[in-house]
Amino acid sequence: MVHLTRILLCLKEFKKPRKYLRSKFIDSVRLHVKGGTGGTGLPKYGGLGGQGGCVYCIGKETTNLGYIMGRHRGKTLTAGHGEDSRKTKIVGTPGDDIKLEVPLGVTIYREDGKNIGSIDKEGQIIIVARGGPGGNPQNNFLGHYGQAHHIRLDLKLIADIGLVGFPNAGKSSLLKAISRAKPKIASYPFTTIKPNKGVIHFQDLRQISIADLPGLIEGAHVNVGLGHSFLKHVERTKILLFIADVQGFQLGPNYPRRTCLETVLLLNKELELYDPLLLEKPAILAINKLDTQGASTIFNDVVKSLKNIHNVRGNSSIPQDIIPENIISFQDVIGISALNGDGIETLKNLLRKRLDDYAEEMNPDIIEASELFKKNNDRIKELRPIIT
Ligand SMILES: Nc1nc2c(ncn2[C@@H]2O[C@H](COP(=O)(O)OP(=O)(O)OP(=O)(O)O)[C@@H](O)[C@H]2O)c(=O)[nH]1
Ligand SMILES: [Mg+2]
Repeated sequence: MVHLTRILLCLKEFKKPRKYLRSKFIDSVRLHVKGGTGGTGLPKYGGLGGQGGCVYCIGKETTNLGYIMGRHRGKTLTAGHGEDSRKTKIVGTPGDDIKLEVPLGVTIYREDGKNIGSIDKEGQIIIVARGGPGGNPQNNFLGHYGQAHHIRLDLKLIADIGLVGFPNAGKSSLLKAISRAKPKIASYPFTTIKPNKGVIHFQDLRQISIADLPGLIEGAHVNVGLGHSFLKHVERTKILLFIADVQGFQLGPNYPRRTCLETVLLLNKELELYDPLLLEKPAILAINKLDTQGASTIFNDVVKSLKNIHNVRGNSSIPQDIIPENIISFQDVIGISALNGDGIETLKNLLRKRLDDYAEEMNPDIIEASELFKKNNDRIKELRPIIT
């Protein structure tokens, strides 16, 4: 009986935290890292101490910062020390390195804010703390301490497409309709509280990743709603996909009702306040819930207004304080219904096309076929044997 009570008490102690606490999305972790100390040399025989081990970060797709935090929080990651030189082993063995697996999209900063580097690819490796040199004639055979400092791992999701929209606009519904992801969907604002990533699969096996973020609302820059904290995750996306509810949005009875066009302008403004460079990314606007009543009339009006968007300045029906300084010109405006699937296939193909255009624009190696032909001809002329 005593044993049973003890076991029950132990179980109570190790009770897992509540689910909503467990599911917290972690996108920043601070760690203490320390390179190994170099081994001492042996001056009498010219013996060299082993070099201290280094701490590295290495990219791994399947890991996450939550796991790293759980394992290493409050501890120092210390690489192995170099072996001292001794009579029977003149050259000491170097200390063991530590390779910390980090998710892709992590940028590593030093305590003073200096950027050490970013990890974007599987297997990419960055040194975060160097081991101390072993004892040798230059340092009077005294091994040195390795580097020791705090580093911050800052995760920014890497996705091809980033979804931005007000709460309830249907971002998660779209993610569900377009990919195999299963995000939580509900009719109340802020259903999504952490970023989700999904993958759009095409028949020819092409894959495009898409990130669903928590909803943004006006005043996010002063930390209203979930604030700007998640916007950093769109920094690394190639294309922004704005989602707007055709019926507009109202956070509550005490807040003003915003029309579809106003929500688009407000999103534009919040992005601008967060980082004006975000507005330089290619952007597509998807107006959602076209299955609802009167939606097509509103949709046509919004498309018309967006064509002459600069007329919004001075338009008395739109509050002037919501108009951003630089208004985004959307590459495409498309009407969809995430609920019944209308326009989803068109959107899918459009995203693919725009991504291809983007890749072409960004890749300096892609040159016109005629130019390549001319270049090769010139080269052949240069190299061919000369008849004398
Ligand atoms: N009628 C209609 N309802 C939709 C459509 N798309 C989404 N909804 C509904 O809109 C509500 C909000 O959808 P979500 O996908 O959770 O919206 P969200 O933008 O992810 O919202 P947050 O996560 O709170 O920012 C849900 O009740 C959906 O069923 C649509 O095309 N038509
Ligand atoms: Mg959502």
